[in-house]
Amino acid sequence: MKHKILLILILVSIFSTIGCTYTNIPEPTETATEMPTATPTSSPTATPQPTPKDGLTEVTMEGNAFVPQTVTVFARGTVKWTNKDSTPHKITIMGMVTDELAEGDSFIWTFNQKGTYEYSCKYHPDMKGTVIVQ
Ligand SMILES: [Cu+2]
Repeated sequence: MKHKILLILILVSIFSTIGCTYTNIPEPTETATEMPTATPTSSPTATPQPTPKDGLTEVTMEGNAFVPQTVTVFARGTVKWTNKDSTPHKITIMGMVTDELAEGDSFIWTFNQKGTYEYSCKYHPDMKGTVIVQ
């Protein structure tokens, strides 16, 4: 009878030891390979914002178009339009109309107020441009 109790005690201690051993087994750590590797996202390719310019920004009239069509300037920035076409143009902007600009002629305007200024050619209504003043 004493032997049986001793045996039970031994068995209990063995099982509890095993149990302890099991609980001591560390949890499997998440392997890095299972984690989805975040691919580095390239810098946002939103519409490139033109850098506002100080001073003089040049626009040409070429092939019955304003080049570049949109320019961005800081307040008090100046835009100079030069006609490179053999065709004359007249710029309509802010309710004004320039003199006729023959080939090689220029028109210069300084923008003091922030805003977006749409303009066009009086002779060619489809010939449009924008000045953004920041
Ligand atoms: Cu024109």
